[in-house]
Amino acid sequence: MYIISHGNREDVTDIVAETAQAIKDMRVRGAGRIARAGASAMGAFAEGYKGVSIEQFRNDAGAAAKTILASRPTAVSLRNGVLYSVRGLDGASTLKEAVDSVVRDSAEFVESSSHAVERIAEVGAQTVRDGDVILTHCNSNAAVGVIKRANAEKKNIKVYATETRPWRQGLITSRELAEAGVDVTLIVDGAVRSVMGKVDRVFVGADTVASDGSLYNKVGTSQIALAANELGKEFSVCTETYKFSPLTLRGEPVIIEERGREEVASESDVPPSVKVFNPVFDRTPAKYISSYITENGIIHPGAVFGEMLRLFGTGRSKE
Ligand code: RUB
Repeated sequence: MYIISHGNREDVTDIVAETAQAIKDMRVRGAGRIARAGASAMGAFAEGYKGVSIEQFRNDAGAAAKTILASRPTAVSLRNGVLYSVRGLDGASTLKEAVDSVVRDSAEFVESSSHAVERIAEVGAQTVRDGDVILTHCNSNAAVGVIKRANAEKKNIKVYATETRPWRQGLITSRELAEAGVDVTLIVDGAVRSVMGKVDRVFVGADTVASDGSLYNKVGTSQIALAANELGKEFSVCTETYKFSPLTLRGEPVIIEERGREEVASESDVPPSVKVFNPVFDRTPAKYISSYITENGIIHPGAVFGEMLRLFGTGRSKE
């Protein structure tokens, strides 16, 4: 479930705080899902709003958006989903208009985002050849969608799913694929290069795509891209275009989240003198990426910049 159930909550700030906490704790995870959860929390916030002035609503909605955006820093989808939800605030002239715009735009984002994932499955599955052996990393709704669709189209595929330490999202992926009847083999992350010779192509998801065509995704993705590149295997990224970052058009860096040491090793595993570095995502340069599979079609990494200009303008204007 990516939408937190808000029930009949009276206090709209609790809805926002609960969603932010669920994203932080990774009870809701994956770039698309957290974007939909963030947008949906903004909609619920507006729907339950009890204030009486538009100015106050603008301030409170801004604070709510900030709380949600502070939950996880890397996936620009969260920012794009939340900003899409509040995009009508400036143009509204009454409180009702402002509230209605947030309710409408958050629902629109959730719907179009889910639709994009379905479209990516269709587009991506068309590129899969009969008998392909596919490797995937972590748990990407978009990448899993492509694989499931190709399997449903009787492409006779086999899949290697990486375990993905430390959260082991690969267990979710292998369960989801097995339930869909896909022939799936779970491997530890260190086995990627050992199996790459048998793999035809790699499908991964995206947290953020930068204007230089590089990819930010689950840590380990860049090593997989290197191993694929070494053997000339196709490396494709399944991504909705709301994971394209307008911030990178104006040169802002993508922040790579670092999480706590306890996710990697407990106190009984190692003494406190052992330092632990736990980056959650990494950057794969454009030169290792064969294609971006999006809801708008297949884009070469070199064409990402142009596509971003088309979607966002120069990125300098007020969003
Ligand atoms: C998840 C991850 C996924 C992308 C894309 O990381 O890196 O590959 O978010 O997923 P985490 P999707 O588990 O830390 O959130 O295609 O579902 O948006």
